[in-house]
Amino acid sequence: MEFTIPNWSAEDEKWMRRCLILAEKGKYQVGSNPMVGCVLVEGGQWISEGYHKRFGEAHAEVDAWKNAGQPDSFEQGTIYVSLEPCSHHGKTPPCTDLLLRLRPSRVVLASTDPDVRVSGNGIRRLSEAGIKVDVGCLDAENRHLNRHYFTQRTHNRPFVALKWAETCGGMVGKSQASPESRLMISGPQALVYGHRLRAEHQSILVGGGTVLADNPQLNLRYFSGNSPQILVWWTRSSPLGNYRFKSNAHFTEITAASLKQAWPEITASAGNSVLVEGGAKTQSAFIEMGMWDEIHRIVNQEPHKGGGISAPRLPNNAALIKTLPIGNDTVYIYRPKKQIL
Ligand code: AOF
Ligand code: ZN
Repeated sequence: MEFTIPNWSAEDEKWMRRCLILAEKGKYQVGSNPMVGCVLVEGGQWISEGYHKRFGEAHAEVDAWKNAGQPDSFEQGTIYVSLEPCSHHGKTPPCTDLLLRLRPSRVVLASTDPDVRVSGNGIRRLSEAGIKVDVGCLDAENRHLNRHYFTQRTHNRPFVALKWAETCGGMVGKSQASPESRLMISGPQALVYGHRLRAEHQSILVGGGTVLADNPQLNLRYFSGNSPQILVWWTRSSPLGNYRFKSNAHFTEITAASLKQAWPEITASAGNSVLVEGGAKTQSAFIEMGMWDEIHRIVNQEPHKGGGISAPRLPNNAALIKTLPIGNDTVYIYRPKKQIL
């Protein structure tokens, strides 16, 4: 594969940053696809821009081309795209074909596409046609933005995020919880944060005990977007029968004595990402298996809210990345010290 990794100019980074800002506008809508942005530049001047808006709809390159008035060629121009152009016929024709027709003098990419149908083919076809392709501008930022997509396509497993709320005394709930006496630890603003997390992930996983104890709705109420699919993991056979979530949401049950045994089914059903919402035992199983990519730990400052169950123990390799004050709560975000991506 022929491509160069130059020292990026401020100009390149500026346009690629614009691509990433555009890409992020597709968040909550692109489903299992990546968020991708594209900017057309000629003689240092912005010509047009576009992004992948929704699953099944036009890719970023096509959107930018349409917004430029669908020119037949772009020979003096540079095309910035945050992901390698696709080279396969999916729901839309290959973007590489469009770029080959436009014949820009240069294509600048943030990252190669790990999708097996693309993975280097787009770059190879462009460079074989004599188009200069530079790869890797703001690559780390793009991989971070699309960490769910990259994890799934690279490792063939969902990105795993754990989320729990605990008191400053390290407790998560009552041992004898019932739907009526359900303990709310975090405040209303943190609830919105939690629902935003739901919108960002393709699936939610809870242990069967949480369903029995809390009768949770597991849908989106305080944030708009697509409700994630629900996975319920039982270590013994499910007693649910014709159970319905209050929200009537469809759910998939997985019965397996250990997480290791449940994992292939989780991988097959979770899409690009799974948010593990509880309970503490289920989350601890993910931590013990070393199968987590992000932890959102919401801590409430009021000790009297304490319940009878200890919060999961943070893994030894958890590095604190961000602290966010939200209402009376604080959200601590952790990632593994040795990042996979
Ligand atoms: C691009 N630009 O904006 C996006 C790309 O089913 P389709 O046709 O939507 O194809 C989805 C795949 O296309 C996805 O897995 C990824 O490989 C690529 N996404 N490629 O050139 C874009 N969204
Ligand atoms: Zn495409």
